[in-house]
Amino acid sequence: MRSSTTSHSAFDFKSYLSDRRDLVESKLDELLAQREPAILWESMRYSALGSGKRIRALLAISAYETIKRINSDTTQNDQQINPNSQSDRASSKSEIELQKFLAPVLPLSCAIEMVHAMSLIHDDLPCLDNDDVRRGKPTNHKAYGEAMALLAGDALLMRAVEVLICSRDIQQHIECNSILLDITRALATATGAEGMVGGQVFDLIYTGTGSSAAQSCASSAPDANLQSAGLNGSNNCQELNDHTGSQSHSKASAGDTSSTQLNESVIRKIHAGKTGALLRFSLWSGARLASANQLQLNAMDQFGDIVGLAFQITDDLLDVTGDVETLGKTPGKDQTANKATWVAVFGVDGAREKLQILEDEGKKLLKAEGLSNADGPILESLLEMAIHRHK
Ligand code: GRG
Repeated sequence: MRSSTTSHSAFDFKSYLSDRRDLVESKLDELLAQREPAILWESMRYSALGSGKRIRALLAISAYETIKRINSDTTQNDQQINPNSQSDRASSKSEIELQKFLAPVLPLSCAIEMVHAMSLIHDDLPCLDNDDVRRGKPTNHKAYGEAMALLAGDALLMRAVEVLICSRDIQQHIECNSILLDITRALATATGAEGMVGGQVFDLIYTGTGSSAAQSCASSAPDANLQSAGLNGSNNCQELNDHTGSQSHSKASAGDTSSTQLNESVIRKIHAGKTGALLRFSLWSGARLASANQLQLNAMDQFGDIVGLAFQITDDLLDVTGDVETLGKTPGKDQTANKATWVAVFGVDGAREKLQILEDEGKKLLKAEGLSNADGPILESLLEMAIHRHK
């Protein structure tokens, strides 16, 4: 695959990432401080803290910074430091300034990472993917038992909502409560039946998996199940959207469900919900928190679509080409479980070709929509990271 890594000599993406990852890690540690019942919080901390790539948190932060930078070009008063400058790291004073600048988006980023950690815990359970290794260590249910893993996931999900609606850093920053309401509603949509959960269900329906419960779901008249479960292409949030005027953040329910044959539209539907919805939400919510206008939000959403698909195709490829030490999870599981992946439909070369197309499309879009920053191409670099990662 042709590598088209962005080269902007003045921009130190490594420092950019590590500065922000450190902030996310310490905020997560604070928001998930150990309390009672001790075993529950320990189990939550076990899965939420540590070695994740934090790509969702970084997407929210970079979308927030991008919109702040663009808006500060016209309003001048918000941005005392250039958040994209590599001089962020130069002194402890600038680190404090960076922390201050990012204070509103850190709780949002942590809430997203909590939802993500919850999804990994539940995904690894014996009734779903039945995995033993995650982020290079035993999965939550291997360490704490199935009951505690289930409950730790539940608690992380609700802690995410609590963090979002109770954060003083967010409340002090936003001009009106509708921003927070929009973000909370969109998180629910991205996580629920029209997003991640719906995508997971499509995955069960279209795919054989390791677990007997999931297999019985896959083999039991999927189209009839889809109809009765209301997942037959209708938009369950439409009624709500009609009242709020806000937009849905998942495409899991879009498209034709009349065939269980593996094809591009099936793969896209599974991916858009299971993986894409939370990645799209990360970018969109960071921008919304920074008071992006509707055009900027639409562009960020389009970019989120590209990042989401690219991220998942890379994941599919890594499952074929990666090893357990680097990945921190068991490779080869997609093939064993006969999963619906991009590689299964288009092969390794087809997947690589598609990634190249998505990378070019994403960068073109950022330029065309004015979301690109020549001095600090953070969104371009995150797209590259999603595609060229090794784990
Ligand atoms: C109960 C609300 C609720 C949801 C559960 C289990 C489930 C529904 C959904 C599964 C979602 C899932 C785990 C999708 C896979 C997405 C994916 C590729 C995860 C790996 O993400 P990385 O590579 O992981 O960012 P790190 O470890 O780096 O954070």
